[in-house]
Amino acid sequence: MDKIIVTSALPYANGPLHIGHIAGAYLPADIYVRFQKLLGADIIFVSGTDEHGAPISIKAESEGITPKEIVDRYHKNISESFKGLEIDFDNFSGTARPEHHEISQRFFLNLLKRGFVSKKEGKQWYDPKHNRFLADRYVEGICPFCGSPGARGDQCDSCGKLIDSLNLIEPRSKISGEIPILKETAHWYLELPKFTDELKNWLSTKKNWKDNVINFIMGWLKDGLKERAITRDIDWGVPVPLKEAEGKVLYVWFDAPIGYISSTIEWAKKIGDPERWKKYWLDPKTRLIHFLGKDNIPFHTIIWPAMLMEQELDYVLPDDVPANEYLNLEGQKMSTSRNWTVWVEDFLKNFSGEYLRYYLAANAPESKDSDFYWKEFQNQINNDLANVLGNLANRVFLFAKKYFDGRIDKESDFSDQTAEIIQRIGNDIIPITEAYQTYQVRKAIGLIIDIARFGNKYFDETKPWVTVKTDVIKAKETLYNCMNLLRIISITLFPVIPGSMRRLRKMMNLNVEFSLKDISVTEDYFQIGETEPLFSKVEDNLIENEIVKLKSASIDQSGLEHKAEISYDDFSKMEFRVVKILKADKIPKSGKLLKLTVDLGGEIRTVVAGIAKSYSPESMIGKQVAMLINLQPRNVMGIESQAMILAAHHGESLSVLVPDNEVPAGSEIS
Ligand code: B3M
Ligand code: ZN
Repeated sequence: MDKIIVTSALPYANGPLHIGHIAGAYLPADIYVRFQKLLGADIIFVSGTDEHGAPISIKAESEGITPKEIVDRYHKNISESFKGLEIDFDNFSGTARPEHHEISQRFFLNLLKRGFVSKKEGKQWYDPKHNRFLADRYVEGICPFCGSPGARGDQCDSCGKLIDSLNLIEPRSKISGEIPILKETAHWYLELPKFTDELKNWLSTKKNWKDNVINFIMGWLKDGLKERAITRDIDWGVPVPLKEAEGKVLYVWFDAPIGYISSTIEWAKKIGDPERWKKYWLDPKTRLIHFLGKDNIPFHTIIWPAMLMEQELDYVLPDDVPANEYLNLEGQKMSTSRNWTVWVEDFLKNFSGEYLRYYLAANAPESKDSDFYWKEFQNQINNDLANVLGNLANRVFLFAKKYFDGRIDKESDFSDQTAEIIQRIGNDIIPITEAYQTYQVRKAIGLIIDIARFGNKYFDETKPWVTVKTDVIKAKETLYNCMNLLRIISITLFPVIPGSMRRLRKMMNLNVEFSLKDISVTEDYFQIGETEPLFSKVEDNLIENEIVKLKSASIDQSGLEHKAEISYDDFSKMEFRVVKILKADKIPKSGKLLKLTVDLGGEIRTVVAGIAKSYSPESMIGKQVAMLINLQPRNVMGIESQAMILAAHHGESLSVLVPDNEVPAGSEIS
């Protein structure tokens, strides 16, 4: 039997998961794997956290902790969200682990040895204030392709294009906000143009790939492949294994996909068969399938296959890259910086993970962007799951228990209708199976829920509540057929909502280990055990709360951006006081800053304030202003700033906050 490796894009360990991640890379993969396992495939499902790269070191710097602490925190957090959603990897690793570093370095050296990586001197953005190079997301500016502001040094979020940071318009350092300068540095480049023919040949065999993926790649190839720097001047990452490259690390996108291999190696060790990973990765017949969101397409279809092509081992190349489009939220693009999203951990506090699985799968952005609407989520769960499928199970089970002690035998004198129903459902199985095989889960779900709908209709039309008094066999026939439909649904819908389908099978005393072949089994009888409602409805108030929460956490009517809510405790930790300014001086070489000497009522402090564009030093002397007093002192241009001035910002100008009446210096503000 052919082997399959399924991967999901490695989530960056710099924040929790939101529903967009789940819809794009994780749920479709988990459903596919569960379906293949039902078919009896020899399949492994691997992923792990992406623990390198600028997003993680930026986050660590902003919190004043180490990247490792960030990575550990989010590896745990992300793993818990996956658990709550039953995303069930065979192994979920992390790229900061030593084994991963080692194999990534080997990948680099192999490419270097074979002449596909070469060293070049070139210019890079450099923050002169902080004395460091600005790799990737450390520099932001205007996108050279679409003109959107806020494009990052590696990619533009608005148009999705990969950017060479040197082409950014009006670049700014993310650390200081200053205009960076260009400085010479050496880097190692992956010579993509050398792979052009090999890549084209390989891609020409990929006839069944999704259109969105093919279009993306064709665009890239048409523009011509360009060499890409695969090293960076930062100190968090896989060290470049060369003496002359001290202080440099591999680019995160170089080492990240290797994480699929290192995760499989880790899995093999865990199951006590350390060589087993090779049976998958080095067998040319293995189907390697990468699930991801569309922004990750070029890395997986061009750069990663190129990396795999020139190694000392014959790695299998991607067989398919079923990339998904984006999930929007309430008609708007999702945005974590605006908090316009639904975090998985928050969702799981109020709702079953199975509900999210169901709704996201039924509305998956398979071939075009789709939307998450809270109201639609409620309607779809309440209709499909509670009113249709749950209702069918409920009414059939209650009826069977009331009149037949829960046991329904298949009688020899059932009518032709039974054979017809079995035939009809049999005809549905092929398109359902095909839909799962071709990543069309929406379609599969539609067909399965139609079976439940049909069951309800059949129950209504055959009226067992009447026949039970006039023709018991007829009543039993209705129940037997409905139970058989439920049994088939418990198998076919299992990949989407495994927990609920396992519960359904338990209630029906069906074994919890089963395969797709079991669909065609004919049960001699059904014996219903203890039952409970299969699904509870999603209540209005929960949905209304979510909508309010979403809107207030992001942008309100006036278009203001809000920060996350804080507790009163958080607020009470801050010490605000009125201070009197005794002295104000310009700071040489800085157009924005004034050095203030302030009186807190006897205590004197020095404060550096960025107000020089709006206030002259003279105009500040003698003024009373509001300040945050207990902020950690910061060194600004060699001066220790011991408090922070409060000011209103409007465009470029500032207005400092002053008390309405003269008050004693040091008066507390609350
Ligand atoms: N961490 C990017 C992302 O999360 C990246 C994926 C790596 S897959 C090898 O979108
Ligand atoms: Zn753009």
